[in-house]
Amino acid sequence: MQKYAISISILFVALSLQIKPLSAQTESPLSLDPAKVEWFKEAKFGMFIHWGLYSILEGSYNGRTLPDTTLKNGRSWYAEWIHTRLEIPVKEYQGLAKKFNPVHFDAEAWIKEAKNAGMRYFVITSKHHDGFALWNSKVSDYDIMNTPYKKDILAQLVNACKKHGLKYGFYYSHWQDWEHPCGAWPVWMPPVRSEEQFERYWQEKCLPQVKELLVEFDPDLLWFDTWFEEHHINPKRRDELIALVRQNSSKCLINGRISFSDPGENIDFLEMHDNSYPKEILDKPWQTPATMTHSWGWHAKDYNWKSSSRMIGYLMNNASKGGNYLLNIGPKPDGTFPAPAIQRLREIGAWLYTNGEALYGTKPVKIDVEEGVYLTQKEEKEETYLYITLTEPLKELELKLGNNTIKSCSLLGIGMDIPYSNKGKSVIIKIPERVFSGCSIPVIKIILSRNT
Ligand code: JFZ
Repeated sequence: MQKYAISISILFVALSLQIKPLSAQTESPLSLDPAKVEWFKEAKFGMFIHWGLYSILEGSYNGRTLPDTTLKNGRSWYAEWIHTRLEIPVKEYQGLAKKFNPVHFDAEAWIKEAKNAGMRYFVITSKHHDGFALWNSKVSDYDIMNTPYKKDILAQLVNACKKHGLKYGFYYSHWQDWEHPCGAWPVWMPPVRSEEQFERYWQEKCLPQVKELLVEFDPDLLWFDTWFEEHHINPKRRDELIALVRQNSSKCLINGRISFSDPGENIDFLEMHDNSYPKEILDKPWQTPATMTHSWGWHAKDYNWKSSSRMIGYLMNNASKGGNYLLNIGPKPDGTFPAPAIQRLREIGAWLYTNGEALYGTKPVKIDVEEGVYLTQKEEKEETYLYITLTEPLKELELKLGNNTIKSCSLLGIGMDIPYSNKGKSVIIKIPERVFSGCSIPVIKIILSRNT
């Protein structure tokens, strides 16, 4: 009997030893259960918003327009940087709060526009580098309550997201803050803060505001922002911020830009550089933050609008590499989206109306193809659906499908059969010219029977 008990306890110890590494992974106070990032991986497409006091200036100030190369630091299109780039005196810039009155802002109209475009999540600048808070912040008076508008922007958007079933999150500039007397400025723009000074900002504004966002709005993600000069955001502060998020939320995802040079092991997804699109499949969840023009914030003279076809190409490139596309809008100071932005959102939404099957619920495919061809797939019972998004006109496409047999090959939505022939372990797809005259980005759907 005793022997039996001993062997049971040995078995128990062995089992607990075996289990330990797994449970240790989820029990770390800094890490989130990996299952909680599933919605993000499935979402594929999100809306980013850059909106704040800078939107009032529309990229120009005092006769100058960004980029202005006659000024030392004026070489940038980013309208949300206008305070620093066009050297606007602090008092004058902060005085813009008295002019912020977006009388046409309609949270539901924005969220409906996002939803119709096929977007599944929504991220807005709760506080950008200028330090201005778009919500009713008890931590700082530099917020929406001190404008003529006086209504909490985030609260309205969160309600609209809940109503229409979108996940939501906030961009929060935790490092740069040009309003707090101890917040960071870019290294090329003194004052440089001492460690003690920055710590004061950190304790007085950053941590309490992030906590406020978590407690008030229960976000699905937080989008932090640094770049390579992030000298105040050391691993200690990074982990302190992560711990704050974990303590106050069991679901909130954290992006890799919380620390550009050293995000550590406890972030939930990677953030690519602005407008950068990987060519390889990445295993960790990730996204590209992207603009429709050069600027993030509204810039009336930034005429560099990308076409919707180009943006659909980025969306499908990312899906084919396992990542998301977070597409930015810079709303106008009156609270409306610029017309060219709405046009593009609707064009992308229209494309997804027919071709969304090639995006949602899909995974990347490990088959090499030429540039401009994007493969995604999903498994259905005994079949695999393979989707081929073609962003460039092509006469012929060779795919190494191995031993799988093709049951059908047709044009998604339209249903027209597409001819193909077998060549060893490859299949050659012959694409009729009219496929491209009818649609600038056609998708071919192949149904394969899985040979087990
Ligand atoms: C940052 C912000 O400065 C910008 O205003 C915008 O909010 C964007 C989404 O994020 O811009 C960056 C951040 C990092 C790099 C470049 C621009 N980087 O690492 O090269």
